[in-house]
Amino acid sequence: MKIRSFDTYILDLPIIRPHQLAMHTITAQSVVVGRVMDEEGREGWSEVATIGGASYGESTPEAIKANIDAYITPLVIGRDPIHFDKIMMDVSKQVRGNTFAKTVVEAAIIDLAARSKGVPAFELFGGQIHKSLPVAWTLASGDTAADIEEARGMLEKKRHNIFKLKIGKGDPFKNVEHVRKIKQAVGDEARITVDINQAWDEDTANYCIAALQDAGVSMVEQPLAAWDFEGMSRLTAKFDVPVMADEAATGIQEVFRIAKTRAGNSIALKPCKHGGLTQTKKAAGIAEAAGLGLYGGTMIESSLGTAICAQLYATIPEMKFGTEIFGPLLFKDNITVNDIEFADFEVIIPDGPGFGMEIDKEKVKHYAREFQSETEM
Ligand code: MUC
Ligand code: MG
Repeated sequence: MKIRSFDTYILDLPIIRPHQLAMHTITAQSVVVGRVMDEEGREGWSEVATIGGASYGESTPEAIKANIDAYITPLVIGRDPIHFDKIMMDVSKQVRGNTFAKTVVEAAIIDLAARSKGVPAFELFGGQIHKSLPVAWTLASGDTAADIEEARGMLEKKRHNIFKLKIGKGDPFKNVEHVRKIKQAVGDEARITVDINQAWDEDTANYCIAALQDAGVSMVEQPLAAWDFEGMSRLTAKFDVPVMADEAATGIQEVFRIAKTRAGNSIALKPCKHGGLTQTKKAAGIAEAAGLGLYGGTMIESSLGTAICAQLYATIPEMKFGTEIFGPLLFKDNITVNDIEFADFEVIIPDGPGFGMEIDKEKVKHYAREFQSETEM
């Protein structure tokens, strides 16, 4: 069984409300979908997302697609999907960086390999430890009263009781006030975390984290620039509230550096940052050995990309901070026939063959930015 083709599509998917982060407000989410096909016509599908073009990182949807098509696809044609780790090792010898692109490719190949064996993908990663995992919701409407109303609705529906607040845009003191009001409104019913997405300098962080800690916030994510490992170490040592590295925790070498220098005492895992699922398991192993708390991160993938994260996170022994793989709930539409299920404040891990999702090809065609009509779907 050999890989015959690999296709990539950029999809622009509508979301239910604007999603405001420090560096960008998302009004539609662009994802990259990969399709691998073997010589017998069997298919594997995958998805990664990024946020706000180039505002989160250099892997824009356009760069992901261009680099896969030009540099990675030729390296995977003719290979046996079950050897996904060896395939990606060989890819990495010739393609530097490009962790998002590598994730699209590896995940599609894993989906195909698992489907060919008739098993869920998590069986290829040691098997399922968690049937479901806690899942946070991000309050990011940009309006305090709307966020409070949204949080109350989520608590009532038993959908989420962990809320991550996206701050870092505008006046830091107003950011703190916004958080304080939301924490007061939800009280002990919910845990509140914040994500600054690199927006503060160290002086601002010192002042604001003290106030956030006081307000009852239970985790502070990436307050400083991704390159500022030393600043993150100082903040981690200074405050009791856990400091999480997200944008700084990329490859396994950076995760090791964070562990060694305590530039954060927890990390957000995301396959697209680490360069794929195999690399994410290694990152989780380094963190586990160093006693760093783990969080199942998202880049706001739709159902397919969320299933990929969910299945992998389900194989990691302890997810101390739970997950934030709420992506499908923010989209207006779905590119899979089946949905990811959420119940009792948790995400249910899909357990069908591959990543457990059945692609809706008509939807892929509908949302694809430019559909290659010569590629039969
Ligand atoms: C990030 O930086 O963590 C995760 C949730 C969300 O709203 O944005 C993302 C990215
Ligand atoms: Mg983050």
